[in-house]
Amino acid sequence: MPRCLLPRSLLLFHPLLAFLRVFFRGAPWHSVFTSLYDPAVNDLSLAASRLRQARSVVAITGAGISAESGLRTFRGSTAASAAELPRDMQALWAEFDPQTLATPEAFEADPEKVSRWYDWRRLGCLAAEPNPGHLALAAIERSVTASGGSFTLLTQNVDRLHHRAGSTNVVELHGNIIQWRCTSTHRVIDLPPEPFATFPPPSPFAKGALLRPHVVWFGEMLPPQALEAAAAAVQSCDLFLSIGTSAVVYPAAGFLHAARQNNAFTIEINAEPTAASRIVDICIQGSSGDILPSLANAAFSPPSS
Ligand code: BJW
Repeated sequence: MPRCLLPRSLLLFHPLLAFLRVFFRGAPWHSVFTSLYDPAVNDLSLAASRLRQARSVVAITGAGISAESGLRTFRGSTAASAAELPRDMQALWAEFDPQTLATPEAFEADPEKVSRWYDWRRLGCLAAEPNPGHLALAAIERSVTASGGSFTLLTQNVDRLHHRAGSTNVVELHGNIIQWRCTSTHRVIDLPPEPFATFPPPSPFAKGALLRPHVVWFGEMLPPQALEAAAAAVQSCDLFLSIGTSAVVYPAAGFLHAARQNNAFTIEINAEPTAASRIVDICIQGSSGDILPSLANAAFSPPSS
C-alpha cells in the first residue's frame, strides 16, 4: 500500500495526483506531487508500459539480484529478520567486518586473510548459476535493442552472472572477483576454477608481488572507463531501473539521482524499502527473480489470442 502523507479525506484524489505526478514528470513544479505522495507502489503494468515505450534504458543491479542464485548480499533485511536466516545466508557485512576485508589497508595489513576470504567467495560465484532475474534482464536487453533502443546494464556485482545469463552491454562498476591482478604490474589474470595453492597468492608477473582480487574496495576509485560509460548512458536514458541494491554505496548510488535530474522515469525493484524507494516513480517490492520475468513478459510478450 502506498504510504500517504496527506489526510485520509484527500485519499480520494490519490489516483488524480498520482497521474499528475507521473504525467508532469520533468515540469518545474513536479516536486509538488512527489512531495505529497510516495511513489506508485507495485504498479507492474505501468512499469511494463514505460519499459515498452522507452528508447534508452539503464538498469543498475546490486547483490539482491544474485541472492536467488545463492550468493549472499552485503546488507539488507532488518536486524530482526536477518537473525532468522541461517548464518551462511546472512548478509556478508552482518558476519564480517568490511574494514578488515574490503579495503586496501586490510589487504596490506593481512593479505593472507583477505585473499583467503576472496578466494572462498570467488569459488562461490563460479559455482552459482544465473537465476530468472538475470535471464529476464538479458531478455529485456534483447527486446529493447531489437526495436532500435539502447540498453545499458550497470552492475555493482562482481560475480559475472549477468554475462553468463547473456547480457552483453554490461558495465562492471566494482570490477569482478573472477579475475585477479598483480599488485605490482596491475596485469589481470584469468584463474582456473580451483582454490589457490598458497595464500596470499604470489603474482606470476613480478617477483615478490601478490595477486589481489580485481574488485573495487572502499576508498578506491572506480574504473574510469566504467564511470565514463555509466555517466554517458545515464545522461541520455529515459528509463532507469534500480534492482536489488540498497542504494547506499557511492558513486554507484548517485546514478539514480543523475537519471532523475535528467527526467528519466525511475523504477525500483527490491525485496525491501531502500534509500531509493521514496524518490523513484514506481517502487516494486519483491524478489527480482519473480518480478523481472513478469515485467519482461508484460512489456514485450505479444498478448495471447
Ligand atoms: C533483493 C533480493 C531479491 C535481497 N530480490 N532484492 C559519498 C557519500 C558517502 C560515502 C561516499 C561517498 N562517495 C564515496 C563514499 C565512500 C564509499 C561509500 O559509498 N560508502 C558508503 C557505504 C557510505 N565509496 C567508496 O569508497 C567507493 N569509492 C570511491 O568513492 O572512490 C572515490 C574516492 C576514493 C578515495 C577517497 C574519496 C573518494 C568504492 C565503493 C566500493 C564498494 N565495494 C563493495 C565491495 C566490492 C568487492 C567485494 O565484493 O567484496 O561493493 S562494498 C559492497 O557494497 C559491494 C557492493 O557492490 C556494494 C553495494 O551493495 P549492494 O549491491 O547494493 O548490496 P546490498 O547488500 O547493500 O543490498 C542488496 C539489496 O538487495 C538489499 O536492499 C536487499 O533487501 C535486496 N534483496 N534479496 C530483490 N531476491
